[in-house]
Amino acid sequence: MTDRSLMSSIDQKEFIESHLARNEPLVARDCFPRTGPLASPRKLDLLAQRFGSCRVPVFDALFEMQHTVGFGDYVSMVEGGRPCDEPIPYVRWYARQRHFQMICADGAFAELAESWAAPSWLPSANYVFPPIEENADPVRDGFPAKGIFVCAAGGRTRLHVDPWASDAVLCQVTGEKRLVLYPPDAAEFLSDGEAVVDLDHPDDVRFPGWRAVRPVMDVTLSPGDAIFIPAGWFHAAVALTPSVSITWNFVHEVNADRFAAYLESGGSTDPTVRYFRAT
Ligand SMILES: O=C(O)CCC(=O)C(=O)O
Ligand SMILES: [Fe+2]
Repeated sequence: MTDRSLMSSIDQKEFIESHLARNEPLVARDCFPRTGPLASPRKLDLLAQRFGSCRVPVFDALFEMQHTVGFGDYVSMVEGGRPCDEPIPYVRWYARQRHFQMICADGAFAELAESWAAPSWLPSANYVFPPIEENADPVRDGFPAKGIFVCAAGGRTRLHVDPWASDAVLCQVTGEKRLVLYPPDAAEFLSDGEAVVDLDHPDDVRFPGWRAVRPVMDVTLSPGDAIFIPAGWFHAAVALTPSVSITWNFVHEVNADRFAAYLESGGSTDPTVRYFRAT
């Protein structure tokens, strides 16, 4: 890991030049404030007190929604340490992403608006997806894949690349989460074009070269830390304790060409792309 990819103070200009424009990851320690229901670094009880009666979607270890649960029931399971099915059910409570979406976290995000702030190194202007020219604020504005992610220790997101040729930020609110990142040029070993190797149950016949590549970053986030995951980077996550993260995706103007190429190659019909470009 280079020094440039692990720092606690960086401004917007340096972030844009050294990370966004160069497609370089960043881990920033202790870089965003949390208060109110997000103030608890180890437990989920404050969030459950506030949102216990909400129904939230539960996912598998990738992006398949399985069913919904009451958030309070889910937190009781997580904090009770009860054994649960594999893969460990994972709450991805997304803000509105498309015109037809049964459950969304917009009400929760509105209630939490005074309880956190995004890292100050994030650009506050010139986004192309979603199209926001100035005063951009992930706390209040809609962003693709913006969500509150909650899981028990052991909850996983399998290795994948994010959609929309977009960059992502993940802010760790509660508990510890390990993230492993591989660069885009590892694609020929990690993916066969249809699927990506599952690092926990690897298929060595289908992905014969995957053991030859090493992650460029293998990092544990603690409460207050954030990670920037550039477009095209493969990443996997596992919660080491009960965990709450807030995350969202975006494309900034410095990467407008990359996004235009994605739109031209079919991306313009994606429902999330349509939703954000129409609003
Ligand atoms: O925090 C996680 O489990 C993974 C987040 C992520 O990579 C995603 O949602 O695309
Ligand atoms: Fe991701």
